Order: sequence, then C-alpha cells, then structure tokens
Amino acid sequence: MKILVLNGPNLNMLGIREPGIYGTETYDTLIEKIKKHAEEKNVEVVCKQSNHEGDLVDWIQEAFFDKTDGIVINPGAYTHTSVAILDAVKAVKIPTVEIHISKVEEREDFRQISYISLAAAKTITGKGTDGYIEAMDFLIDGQN
Ligand code: CA2
Repeated sequence: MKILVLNGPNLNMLGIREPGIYGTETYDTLIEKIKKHAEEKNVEVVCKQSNHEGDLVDWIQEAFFDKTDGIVINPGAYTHTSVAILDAVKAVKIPTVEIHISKVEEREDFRQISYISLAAAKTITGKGTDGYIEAMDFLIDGQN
C-alpha cells in the first residue's frame, strides 16, 4: 500500500512559531513519526510540503499516475480557499483524509469553511500531530 502525505503552506514552520496553537513538534519530527509508523504498518509513505497551491494540485494528480492508494492532506490555509485542491482530489478519486492539527471548528469564522471536506472520506481536527497517524490508520485499516 502506498500513502501520500501532503502538507500545505507554513506547516514547515511547525514547532518554530505559535506553539500554543500548533504544538512544539517540528515538521522534521512529524515526518520522522509518520515514516516510523509507515514502517511499523509495512506501508510505503511519501511526504511532501509546499507553500504553493499548484504544487499540491500537481502532487495530487501525480498520485493518480503513481497508483497511490490513499492521501493524507493538511492543506493549511488553502483548506479555506482552494477549489483547485478540492477539484484535484475529486478528479483522482483516491481516498483522502483531511487533517488539521488545531481544532479549526473552535477558531475564527473564516476557518469554518473547508472546501476539501466535500471530497474527504474523513476529517480529523484538534488531535495535534497524532491526527496524521489516525489518518494513516483510517486508510490502512480500510476506512472504518
Ligand atoms: O490546524 C491546522 O492544521 C491548520 O490546517 C493549519 C493552518 C491553518 O491555516 C488552518 O486554518 C488550520 C496553518 C498552518 C500554519 O502552521 C504554522 C505552524 C507553526 C507556526 C506558524 C504557522
């Protein structure tokens, strides 16, 4: 099984700023944790981060041609604005889990809209970086 983990804008800043909202774990530590979990579960994982919307769209499209089985995505602020990312996820028809480190539903009004939710098989919020592991398990365990 092959899983693609995508992180959007500013998530490379994890652990560097705003620890009160996003915790103290760095992006590199998050990726190590994801890779360790993938090894334990015997799945292939590819992790990518970009501050650019088009990169995320390109990688979602490539996942289709690479025969990726599942996508875990934290689109960052593009969650609340990007029809392009929504359309890409809809187009590839790969089971996709949306994850947010913070509890977005308890934050500002502008964070209450998620375009990608319309195509996501599951949305996980407010569980910190453990949410990425839960998202992987959801894809691995057959989307219960
Ligand atoms: O809670 C999440 O995971 C978010 O997707 C994070 C996005 C935010 O725009 C969404 O509304 C919710 C922002 C990511 C920014 O990450 C930072 C991490 C550390 C320091 C500064 C920004």
